[in-house]
Amino acid sequence: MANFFKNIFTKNSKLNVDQLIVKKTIISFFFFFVLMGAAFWSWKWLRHQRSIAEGTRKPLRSILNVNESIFNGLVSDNHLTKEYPVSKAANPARVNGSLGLKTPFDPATWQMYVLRKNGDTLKLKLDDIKKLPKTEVIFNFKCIEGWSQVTYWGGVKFSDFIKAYNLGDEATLKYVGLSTPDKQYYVGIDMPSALHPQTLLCYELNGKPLPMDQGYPLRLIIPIKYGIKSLKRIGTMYFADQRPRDYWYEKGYDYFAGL
Ligand SMILES: Nc1nc2c(c(=O)[nH]1)N[C@H]1C(S)=C(S)[C@@H](COP(=O)(O)O)O[C@H]1N2
Ligand SMILES: [Mo]
Repeated sequence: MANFFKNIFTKNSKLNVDQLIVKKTIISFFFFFVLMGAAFWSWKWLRHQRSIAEGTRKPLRSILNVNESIFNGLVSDNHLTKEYPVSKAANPARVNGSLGLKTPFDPATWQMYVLRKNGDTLKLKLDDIKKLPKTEVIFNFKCIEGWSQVTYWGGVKFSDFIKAYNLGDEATLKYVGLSTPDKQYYVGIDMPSALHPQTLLCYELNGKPLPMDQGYPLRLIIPIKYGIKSLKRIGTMYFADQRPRDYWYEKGYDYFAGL
């Protein structure tokens, strides 16, 4: 027996088919166990990385950061998302996510607080938004959970809103931060994406006022990003050069969530 093994692992020895099969099997198992061991060890190592960076273990966040820099270069903020005819739009549209919508809310007293660079706060009512030119967008809304559907929205282009309320100074900063009135849900959007021509401060769905669970009275619709960024029920808007807090980023997702 010992001789048999010695023989099949001796260089240049002539092997018959059976011996060859045994040899290859032994080699395969050897590598199988070595790689299994390596995978297990890496997993143990990762689990012991106690340091958390923005919602996930540090080594994973470093990988995500590399991915992010690659995709940021690849995915341009200037491309237009494909639009569809109204007949293709889902009605009713699916409701997904209710973070920040569960706190008792009085539509009569709602205002959007816009924090200006100079420290002032603009307080806007829905009519202040509605009197600006209206834009509609019908696009395939995509959620990171894996579903998508064509939906039909109406509102004011974010860029029109910036012009109308003289927020040009604010728009020179790198990010916009939005949060619900109760601050339970919040997102950060890079300025080029916010100013994209299909990004809306949206008050209509399928030609009617937004339903309560879809962000009444005003939400963001940003077709060039995954659904997580389309915050429902805006309470506060602010501008910054540092990344605003972002709910799903803090849970370990990609900050830009671009499409
Ligand atoms: N306030 C708030 N906005 C939110 C969410 C949420 O939980 N709370 N979920 C987001 C996610 S993950 C998606 S996919 C869309 C869903 O929008 P819809 O309910 O109109 O389909 O809203 C986004 N905006
Ligand atoms: Mo989503």
